[in-house]
This record gives sequence, structure tokens and C-alpha cells, in this order.
Amino acid sequence: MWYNFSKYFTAHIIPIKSTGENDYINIISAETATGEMFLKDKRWDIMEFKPEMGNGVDSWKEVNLVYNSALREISTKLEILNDEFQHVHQYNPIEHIKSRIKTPESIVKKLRKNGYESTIPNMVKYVNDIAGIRVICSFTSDIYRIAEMLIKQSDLKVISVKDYIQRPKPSGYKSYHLIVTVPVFLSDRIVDAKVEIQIRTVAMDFWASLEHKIHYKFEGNVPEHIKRELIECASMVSDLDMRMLSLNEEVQHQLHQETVPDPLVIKKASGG
Ligand code: 0O2
Repeated sequence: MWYNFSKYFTAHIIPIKSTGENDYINIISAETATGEMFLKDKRWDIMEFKPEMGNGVDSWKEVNLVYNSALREISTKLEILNDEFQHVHQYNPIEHIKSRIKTPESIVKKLRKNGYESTIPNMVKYVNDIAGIRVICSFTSDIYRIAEMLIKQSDLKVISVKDYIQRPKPSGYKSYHLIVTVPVFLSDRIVDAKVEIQIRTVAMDFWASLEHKIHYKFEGNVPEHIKRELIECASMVSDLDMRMLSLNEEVQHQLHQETVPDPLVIKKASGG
């Protein structure tokens, strides 16, 4: 959004946070009354500005409130499913859950990449992962169980499903992505907020975090030999996931057989 600091100074800004006393923003670019651009594409570190801004900050505050609430709702749903699984099947499919709100810088970067102006309505409309939640499971089969149980919940609307486990990205990236909307009940209205849910195994997550760091370190220009090595590691991750799954299935099968009572033993015990 554009904000007039004075009649001589206009800036294209993005609100970051409000402490009640002060509002904090990033200046994307600014120009003087003569039209001279003197800060183009430079990111200012968080700086104070006067609270006359009103609208925009209120909207950003609202964006934060709505998406944070949406994350809490999805996290609770996942925790309930995990607890129920423990109750019914005596094990937890979810190892852990991480959630985050995308930073304003990343939102602006994504909007720019896709050719949109940095406005609050554009973020809400075009950025699907302002609210993101990552669900880490032990086994690949748990990923599909969790996804299926979420998809079935009547208050969630599924916007898109991307199965990068069946069809990994050329980088080797594997994960199951769901974009859903969840209704957030405010005092005067209901807002359907989008949440990106990434579900993957511990091993897939290990690979993705390292690959993300490498990608960031090389600013996207990862040397070919490192790319090849990553693809090879991704295939080792798939192999490991498959072997751990079949090992677990074998153990579960044996445990099940041990707990099924032998009919002869029952007969003897009852004196029949
Ligand atoms: P960040 O910094 O993690 O948030 P969309 O988000 O739908 O508009 P896209 O790229 O088609 O755009 O969606 P996709 O492919 O589902 O990717 C969304 C997110 O998945 C990314 O968010 C990453 O978090 C993750 N991801 C996708 N591909 C890769 C990959 O090759 N390696 C790693 N490590 N992560 C990946 P962002 O916003 O791109 O990044």
C-alpha cells in the first residue's frame, strides 16, 4: 500500500506489527514530491512510524488475527485426531506439528513473483500459505490416514491437494500438501481462512529442511553436483521410509498375533 508520510514523501509500505503504542512497517520503495525514487527495492529494517496510518495496519492486524486463529483450529483438529488414534490403535501417527505465519517480506516476494501488487486483498486472495502448518509423521501410511481424516471433516473445504509423494518434484522434494479453508468465527462475521497443510515423514522433513537451507545459501543457484547428491539422498529417504514402514508392519503383525488368545489355551483355563 502507498502511504503519505508528508506532502513531500510517499512510500510503498507493508505493515509488520503493532505494539499498541507503535506500528512497525517495511518500506518497499519511496518517492519524493519530485517523483524521484530513492529507495527502490531496498528493505528498511523495522522502523517506527506515526499511528495516523489507520486502515492498513488495522487490516494487517486482522489478517494476523484471522490466520493465527485458523492455525489454532487446524492444530486442535490434528491433536484430537492424534489422541483418538492413541485411544483406538495405541499409537500416535503424528510425531510433531509446526506452524507459522508467513513473514510480510516473503508475502511481498511471492506477490511480486506472480506479478501482483502488495496489497492486503491481494495477499488474502493470491497467497495460499500465509498460514502454514507442517505435520510430521513416522510412516508414509500415517500421512494418508491423517490427510483422509482431515478431508472428511465437514467444516473444512479442500481447495487443492498436491501429492509430491506419488509425484516428487524434480529436486527430489516429497511431501503431501493440502490447502483448505477453515471458518473463523469472529464477533460479527465468519471468515473462511486458507491454511496450507504440509504432511510428511521425519525423513522427508529432514531432507526438505537441508535442501531449503542449501537453496537459500546459494540463492537458488545450487551447483549441479550438490543437486545430484540431493536427488540421490531423496531416493535414500524413500528407501528408508519404505523399509521402516515394512519393519513396523511386521512388528505390529507379531504383536497382534501375541495378543489374540489361543482357543486351546482358553479351553484349558476354563476347565472345558
Ligand atoms: P517457504 O519459504 O517454505 O514458504 P503456492 O504456494 O501454491 O502458491 P507452489 O510453489 O506451486 O506455490 O506450491 P507448492 O509446490 O505446493 O510449494 C509450497 C511450499 O512447499 C513451498 O513454499 C515450500 O515450503 C515447499 N516446497 C515446495 N517445493 C520444495 C522443494 O523443492 N524443496 C523444499 N525444501 N521445499 C519445497 P514456498 O513459499 O515456496 O517457500
